[in-house]
Amino acid sequence: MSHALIVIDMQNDFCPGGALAVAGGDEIVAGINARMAKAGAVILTQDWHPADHTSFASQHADRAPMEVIDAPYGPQVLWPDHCVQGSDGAAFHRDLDTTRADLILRKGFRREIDSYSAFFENDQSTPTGLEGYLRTRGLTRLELVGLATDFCVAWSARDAARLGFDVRVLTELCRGIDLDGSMARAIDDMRAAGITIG
Ligand code: VGL
Ligand code: ZN
Repeated sequence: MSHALIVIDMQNDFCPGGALAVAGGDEIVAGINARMAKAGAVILTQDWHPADHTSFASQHADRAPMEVIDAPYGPQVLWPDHCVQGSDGAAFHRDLDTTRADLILRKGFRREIDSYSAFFENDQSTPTGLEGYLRTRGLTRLELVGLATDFCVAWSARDAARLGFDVRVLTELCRGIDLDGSMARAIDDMRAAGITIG
């Protein structure tokens, strides 16, 4: 059975010039497009927040971007406003080959909870529906690429492994934010979870 390529959050706001730019985020677009040819299914995720999303520092008095707060569902990094529904920042990078996508999965659309993972919101229990989609299509092997390695890619990969999928993260086709050592931690955690790296 062929594998699914899951392309995480290849959106303008995560690329240079965007609101939450990941260094080198745009460098991986061509490689991701090329990788689509090897996959039996291509799935794109799209971070998709209302303008008053709780993950935005702008929604909290006296808080600055990159600070961490205790949300009801656990620690939450406060981000600059990004990927606001319908905005240019939320659009896919213009060179990403979106025509190959079988499914575009939006996440983070509920105001009161963030969703890094493509599988669960940040309470780690509210499903996005992606697990059912993959299982009903018989897709058990997953390749993950995209942005950011240490947040949405890592959270998606760890959830996928926990759900029993066979997961590989192609780090050359990912770029990270690296907040207080989050890159090294994410790679270690993924390896410990049995995820193939590289
Ligand atoms: C992401 C922070 C906030 C990501 C999304 O795609 O990794 N990071 N929203
Ligand atoms: Zn977000």
